[in-house]
Formats: sequence, C-alpha cells, structure tokens
Amino acid sequence: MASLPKPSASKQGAKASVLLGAQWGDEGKGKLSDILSAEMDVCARCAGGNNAGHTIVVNMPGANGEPVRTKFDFHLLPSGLVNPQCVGFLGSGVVIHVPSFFTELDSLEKKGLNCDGRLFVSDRAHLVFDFHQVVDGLKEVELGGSSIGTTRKGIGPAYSSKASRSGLRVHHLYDPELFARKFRTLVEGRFKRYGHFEYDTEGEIARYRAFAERLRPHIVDGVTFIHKALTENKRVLVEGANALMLDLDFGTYPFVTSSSTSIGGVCTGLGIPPQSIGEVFGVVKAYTTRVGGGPFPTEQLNSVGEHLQEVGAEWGVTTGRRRRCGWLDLVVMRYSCLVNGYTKLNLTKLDVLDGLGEIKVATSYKIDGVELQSFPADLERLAQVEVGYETLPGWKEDISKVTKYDDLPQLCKQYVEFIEDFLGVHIAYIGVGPARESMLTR
Ligand code: 2SA
Ligand code: GDP
Ligand code: MG
Repeated sequence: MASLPKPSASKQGAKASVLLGAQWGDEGKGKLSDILSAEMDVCARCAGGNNAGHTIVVNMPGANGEPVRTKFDFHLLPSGLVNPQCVGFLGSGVVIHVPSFFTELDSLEKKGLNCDGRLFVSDRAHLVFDFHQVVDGLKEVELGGSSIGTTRKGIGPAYSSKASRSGLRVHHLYDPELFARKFRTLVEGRFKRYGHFEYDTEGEIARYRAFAERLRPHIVDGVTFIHKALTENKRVLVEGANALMLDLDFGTYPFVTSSSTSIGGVCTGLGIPPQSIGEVFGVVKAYTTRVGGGPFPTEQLNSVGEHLQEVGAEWGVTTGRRRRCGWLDLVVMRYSCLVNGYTKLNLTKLDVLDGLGEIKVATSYKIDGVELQSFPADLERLAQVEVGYETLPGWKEDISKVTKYDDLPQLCKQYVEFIEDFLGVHIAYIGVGPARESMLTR
C-alpha cells in the first residue's frame, strides 16, 4: 500500500476544484462535472450515496465508430468516469450500497465505458444495507402527511447508524466474524424499533462475504489516496451531490438529506484541509426546482410551474418523481454563496425560459413588512414570508443552438447579468441544452 505523503508535501500540492449544487438539487451538476473532468485526473464524491441522480448526454462511439447519442445517469459513482482518463473515487463521507455500486458499474460497462482499474472506494466509507432502505420507507410512513419525500435509498438510516456509532464501514467487510456480529446487532435494533419486517439476516451476511471479494480491488486508504493525488499534482475535481438547501445543517431542516452537501462536506468527506481547495463552482438552475417535501417560497403552482416542469423535463432521475418548479430565488442564492463561497457559477437550463413573456426573480423576503436579512432557520417563519420579485422581460428566440455568449439575445444577457450583479459572483458557464456541447463559456 502507498504510504501517506508528508504533511508538508500535501501543503505544496495541487488544489482540488469543487463543484456544488447551489439550490435544492438537479441543477445540472452532472453535465458540468463531465465537462470539467475532461481536464481532470480524479473525480471524487465526498458525500451522499445513490440518492443522487446526475445526467450526462454525450456521443459515444457506435459499433462502426459512428457517434451514438448516449445518456448516462450516475447515482453513486462520480460522473467524471465518462472521461476515460479520469479516475473515480468515493471518499469516506459517502455511504455505499454495495449491490447498487455493482449494478451501476455494470450498466456503465454495458454502455461502452471501461472502468477497469479506475474506480476506488475509501475503506472508511459507511455501508448502506437493504434494511436501511426498508427502514427509510417505514420512517416515511410513520411521518404520514409530514413525510420528507426521501428517495428511499436508505440514506438517512445509514447516516443515523454512522452518527450513533453502530454503523459498518467498508473495512469491516474484511473481518467476517466482526461484520456478522455487528450486522446482526444492527438488524435486531431495527426490529426492536420498527417491529419485525421480512429480512433474511443470515442470507445477507453470506451475500456480503461474496461482495467483499468483488469489492476488494477497489478499496484504498482514502486519506492516503487523495493526499497522494494532490501531492503528485494530479488534477482533482470534487463532485458534490444534492445541494446546499438539502444540507443537514444549512438546508431547510428537517426537509433535507442526511449528509453535509455544502463546502464543509468536502473536507470532512475526503479528509483534506480547507487550504487544499481551489475553485468552488456553484451550479444554479435559471429557475428553481425541488423534489420531495418541504418549503419552496418561489414555487409556482400554476401555468408557469407547468411550463418549467414540461419544457425543463423536470423528473427525478432516481425515483422518476415529478419535480416542483418555480422562479429563481436570489435570496436562496445569496445565502448559498455565503455558505459555500463560490468562485464561479454555472447558470444552467437557460434555454427552458425561452418564449416566456416575462421572467420573475425573487430578490427579498419580508415578514410584516420588514425585510429579512438572511434565509430563516425556522420553517414557521419561512412559511410567513412575502416574496419580493423583480420582473424582467423575457426573450422570444430559441437559444438552444447558440454557441457564443455574445450571440444570445440582448434580453437573455440582461437576465444573466442581473443575476451576476445581484450575487457578485462571475457566471462563467451557461447551459443552453442537455448535451456536453450545449455550454457557453464566458
Ligand atoms: P434522501 O433520500 O434521504 O436523501 O432524501 C431527503 C431529501 O433530499 C432530497 N433529495 C434529492 N433532491 C433532488 N435530487 C435528488 N436526486 C434525484 C434526482 C431525486 C429523485 O437527481 O432527481 O430521483 O427523486 C435527491 N436526492 C435526495 C429528497 O427529495 C428529500 O427531499
Ligand atoms: P444534477 O443532479 O444536478 O446532476 O442534475 P440532474 O441530472 O438531476 O437534472 C438536470 C437535468 O437537466 C438533466 O436531465 C440534464 O440532462 C438536463 N440539463 C442539464 N443542463 C441543461 C441545460 O442547460 N439545458 C437543458 N434544457 N437541460 C439541461
Ligand atoms: Mg439530480
């Protein structure tokens, strides 16, 4: 095994670039991750699990070498894997459902991506088991009308096991006695809490013995792996999953996921210090969507919302659920910029706004006529806010074929520059379609 680089060496090494969702997820992170990964040696996930759904549309070589339009949906694995030179890494903060890991890997290989020798997993990452997924569903049923609307992938229950110090990590797979003992205790605990549900505990223990062998070539000491990459000046991209408003601490709690999806999760999920972070790319959709329950101040339960949902094809990539849609919320975005410190933004799905007569953008929240200084922590207060909008004129043209920023309609540029001025962060990339080529740079 490679030994840990000297701390002084890591300080002089390369800085990792980070890409994070700036709203409630599904901003189009996968597409930017794919584009940036063309110039990367490593693409790493630091948090979340197979609840994520990152879509990439690229041309793959067909049987006779002709380009074939291919759509990839990544859930647990890093999207950068689409680029053949890029190594994928799942850091310690990720929760891993091993059967899904292999299903996803197999489906990539079927689509013509060879991932041999370029996918690694931290030995400190926690495992998600099928019983966590069952419990995820049972918890949701228990919550009834106030359910979170989770993906039911077991993410919350797995992070609960981790936080309560009874979880199983990847390295436990290689101590079969200990693994079996801890596994039985965990399952028994769930039976006590939720009543006996159908589950073949001994069958699962046997299944994981086989998985352990298949997983072995992928496992690394995660801290050594990432520091070695940085020390050797490898180009590293950290691909965030979910988004700031779903962060366990800074999102709309309890309507959040159970991991640290903000910038802090990069350090805790990979074991790197803040000074090893370089660019921080924030991905922001030109409007807002949310999937699952929870507050959404700019939601449009009307023809505007329907337009955004239909034209934007807003369906969950993991669960197929219809996404809720509304106007861009710059109060959320200002808060998001504060927490994550984006150095550059990618505004995505601008083409979805084509043809709208006017476009609204939320710029303030008021309660009893008093403007709030920040995004409220208390959801009761959030429910009382009166959203202040700025109305901008829309553009009539189809922008999906535009390849240069200067060629966008004037009113479209006005929309982009309004957002940029409000947030004070450079919009360096603009998405005008789902494909890799449909990205303008500025
Ligand atoms: P969980 O399953 O415990 O993480 O769910 C908790 C909340 O986090 C939301 N969440 C998501 N929101 C947007 N996109 C996600 N990924 C999929 C996608 C979602 C899908 O890319 O479309 O297919 O439904 C994602 N994953 C989790 C979730 O809706 C809950 O509000
Ligand atoms: P992620 O979770 O942030 O990676 O985003 P998702 O993949 O869940 O959802 C984004 C959806 O929008 C996917 O279907 C993408 O193919 C699509 N998409 C990404 N960028 C653009 C864009 O600029 N325009 C349009 N029309 N679609 C886009
Ligand atoms: Mg998604």
